[in-house]
Amino acid sequence: MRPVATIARKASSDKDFDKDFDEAGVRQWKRLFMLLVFCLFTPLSALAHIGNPTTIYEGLAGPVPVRVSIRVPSVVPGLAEINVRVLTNGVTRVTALPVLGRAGLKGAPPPDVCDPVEGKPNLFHADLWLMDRGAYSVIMEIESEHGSGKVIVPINSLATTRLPMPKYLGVLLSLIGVFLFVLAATAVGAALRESVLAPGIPPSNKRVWVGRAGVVGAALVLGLSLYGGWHWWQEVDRDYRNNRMHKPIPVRAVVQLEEGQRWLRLTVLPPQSPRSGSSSWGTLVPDHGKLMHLFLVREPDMDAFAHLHPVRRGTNNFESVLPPLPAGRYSVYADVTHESGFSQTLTATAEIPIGPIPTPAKLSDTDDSWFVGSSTGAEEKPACALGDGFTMQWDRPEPLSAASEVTLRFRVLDPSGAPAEVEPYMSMLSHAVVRRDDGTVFTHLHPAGSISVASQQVFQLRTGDKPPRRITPELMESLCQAPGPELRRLPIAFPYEFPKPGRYRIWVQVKTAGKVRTGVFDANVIGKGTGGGDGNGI
Ligand SMILES: [Cu+2]
Repeated sequence: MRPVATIARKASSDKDFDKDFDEAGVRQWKRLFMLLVFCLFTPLSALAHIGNPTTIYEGLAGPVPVRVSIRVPSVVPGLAEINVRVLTNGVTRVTALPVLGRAGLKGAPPPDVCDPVEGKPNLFHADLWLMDRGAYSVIMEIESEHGSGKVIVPINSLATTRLPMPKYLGVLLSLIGVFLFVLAATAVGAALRESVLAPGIPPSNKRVWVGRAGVVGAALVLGLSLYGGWHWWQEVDRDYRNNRMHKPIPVRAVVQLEEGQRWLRLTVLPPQSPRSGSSSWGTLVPDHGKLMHLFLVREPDMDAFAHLHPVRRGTNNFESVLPPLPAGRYSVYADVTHESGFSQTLTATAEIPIGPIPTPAKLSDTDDSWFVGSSTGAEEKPACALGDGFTMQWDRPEPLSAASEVTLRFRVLDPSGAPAEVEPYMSMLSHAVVRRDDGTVFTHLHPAGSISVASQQVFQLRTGDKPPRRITPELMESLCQAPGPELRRLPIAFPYEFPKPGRYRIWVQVKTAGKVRTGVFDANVIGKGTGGGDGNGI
C-alpha cells in the first residue's frame, strides 16, 4: 500500500494534498473492506488448466517487458489478485481493466490503477472484482519513460468451490440473531402493553395479557419468516451447487483397433446441467493452428507422454491415430478454446490395451509428438538426452517453492555442446507440460506463460479497432508470429507458479534439426516459507 506520507510529499499544494489525502483514505478503507471480504471468500482452488489458480503471462507492453500474474477467485462474484512485475525501470503508471467476454470495451468502466508494492521495486498490485462467470480479458496498460503499451491477459471467471461459513462467524451471527429475535418479540409486547399509557401509569391485567399474546404472536411471525428465509436459502444453495458451479464436462476416451491402426476417439458428452459448462462445440477456435491440443500421460509412473492434435469428426467427436505408446492406463487432457475466449481443459482416462504396438504409417497431424521414458538427468544437474547428440539442460533454481513465481529455464545444446538453434514448433519456441505426480495439477505452458494463447488472440481481435463479426481460423492464423532468429539460441524460459508442494514432472518440447524432441525433468517443490523465498530465481 502506498504510504500517506509519500503521497503528501508529492502533493504540490494544500488543495492537492487534501484531495490526495482523501483519496488515500478512501483507498485504505476500500482495501480494508476488500481484505475483509477476501478473508471471507478466500479461494481454495480454481480452474485454469487443472489445479492452477494463477494465470501467468509474460510479454511486451509496447517497449516494456512485463510479467502479469492473476490469481482468479473460486467464487463469483470474487476478487482477482493482480500482480504486475515490470522487468525494467522508469514505469510511471500501471492500470488494469477486466472486460467480460463479448461485452467489449463499450461501456467498460475506467481502469483501476495498480499500486506500487512497498519494498518491491517494479512490482504493482491491484485487487479487482470479477462480477460474472465466463471468459474475461484483463487489459493491462503500462506507462513508462520509454513509452507506453498494453497487454491482454485472458482469464476464466468460474465458481469452482462452495465456501463454508467460518465457525466463529456462524456462532457470532447466531448470537446476534437470537438477540434481535428476542428484542423484536419483546418490543411488540411492550408496545401493545403500554405504548398508549401515560408515563407512570401501570398497565391493567388485560393489557398485560394482550402484551404477552403480542410477544407470542410476534415470535410466531418471526419464526415463520425465519423458516421461509431458511427455505429460500436452501433453494439458492441448491441452484448454486447444481447450476452455477462449474463442473467438468464429461468426456469419453476410447482406444480402438482398426485395420492395424490404434485410434484414440474422444466424445464430448452433454453436460449434466445446461448452465454448468461451456457452450457450443461448434464454435471452437484454433490454438496455434489446432482445434485441440491433447496430452496423454501414462499412470501411475508418468513414463509415457504424447502431445497430439485430434481431428474433429462431427461437432462433439475427435479422433487421432495413436503413436507407438505402450499399453496402460493414461490420463487424457484436451485443451480447447471457444470463440467467446473461454478456454478449458477436458479430462478423461483412456486404456491402451495390451498387444503388439503398431507403428502408424501416418499420424493424424504432422505436429504430433510423443516420448516414452522417465527423466534421465541427475538430481543436482538435470540434463536430458534428446537424441542425435542434442541435450537439454535445466538451470534449476534451488529450492523450488510453491505459490511463488518462478522462471523455468532450459538450454538446448547441439552435439558439440554449443547452443543449438531451436526451430519454431507450431509458431512457438517451445511447449511444456507440468504435472503433479497425483494428477491434481496439469499445466500446458509456453514461453508466454500459462495463458491460452488462442483466448488472447480472440480478445485481441474483439478489442481491436474493427472487431470482426466472426473469429475465423484465418484471422487467428494472422496473429500467430513465429519467434525471431535472435531468440532461437537463447535459453528457453517459461514463467510459472507451482500451485502447491509435491513431486512434479515437466516435459519440454523443442524442434531442432527438423525433429520435435522432448526433454523430461523432475521437480521437488517445497512449501512456501520453507526456503527459497520470493522469486525462485526470476
Ligand atoms: Cu503448446
